[in-house]
Amino acid sequence: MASHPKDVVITDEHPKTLLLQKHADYIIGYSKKEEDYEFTMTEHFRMSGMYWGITAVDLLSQLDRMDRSAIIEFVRQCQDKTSGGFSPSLGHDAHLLYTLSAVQILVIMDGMDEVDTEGIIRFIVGLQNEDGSFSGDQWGEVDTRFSFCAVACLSLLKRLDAIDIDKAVEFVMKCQNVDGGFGTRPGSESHAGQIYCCVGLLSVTGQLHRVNGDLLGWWLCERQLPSGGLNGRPEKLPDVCYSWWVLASLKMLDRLHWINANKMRLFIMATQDPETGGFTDRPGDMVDLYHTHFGLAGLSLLGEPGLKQINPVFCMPQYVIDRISVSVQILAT
Ligand code: GRG
Repeated sequence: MASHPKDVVITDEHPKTLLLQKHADYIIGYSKKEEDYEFTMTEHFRMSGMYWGITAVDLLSQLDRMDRSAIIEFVRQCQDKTSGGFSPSLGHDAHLLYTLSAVQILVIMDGMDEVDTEGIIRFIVGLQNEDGSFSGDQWGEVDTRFSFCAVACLSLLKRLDAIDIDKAVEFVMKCQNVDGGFGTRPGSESHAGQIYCCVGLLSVTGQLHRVNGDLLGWWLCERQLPSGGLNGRPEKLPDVCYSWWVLASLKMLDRLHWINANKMRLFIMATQDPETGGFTDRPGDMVDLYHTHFGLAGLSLLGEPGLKQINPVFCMPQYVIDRISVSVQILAT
């Protein structure tokens, strides 16, 4: 029985240490299983899947096992010649979500020269709306995730000047709630994933002083359950991906020490599958690339030995962000 109705139980049977080599083999193996059912079913978000795999393998110091030229060629082919944006796979439509993943891959692989960067900027600029918000693509859905994707891409390309930053910030501030959190649009419920996006945007634009660090930090810490795992909003189950969305937000707010790091670490370790390698959402479920990436990213934020340091805003290895000399703001406490 879980000690909390919306929690899980961690037992002595669960892994307690990092199965580093198992994870590297799982990720490298995944990229080679093009005929598998799971690989086929993830085609509609392949670009993000590649970013998760590449980042995770780099955190594990095994990026040299990836086929750089095949990766760059795939990304290059996914750039839409007309709009300038990137699709998740060949034959799909361009979207800001996959444009950020493509830019992140290109920055990590040092391949930005191989695509049309002016096209990327044109795509992003064309998606900013009059109120400062961003649509994800030509069909118009608005979400603070897309504001983050736009600003993160432009920051990595050093072209933040191309959009109306003041308006982008004002829109995000309108999505802040009385509990200190942020939602998808003005009036929407606070959610840890959206908080990461909004706090990240404010960090990139140097506007973090506009959040109440104590109030938001407290809301984020309340996401930790007795198992040590984090949920994304009240009354929800824990999920290892929130060890990124919540911890990265706390790191930007300089309040990472407000959670119980030992219990958090043990929860993440318990989501490893010792047979297949990889991480699951909760102990006992099936592994996937998404949870493997965010499990490792969360452990990196906690300073796990054997993992490279990760940047809390871009969710990319810190040495890559240092190489391109991009700086981010951390809230002064
Ligand atoms: C560069 C790391 C990075 C991100 C790019 C796409 C994006 C920007 C951020 C996504 C942020 C977000 C909204 C994450 C939440 C993902 C998630 C687990 C959603 C599930 O929501 P529910 O309501 O799950 O199904 P809960 O946990 O609330 O039950």
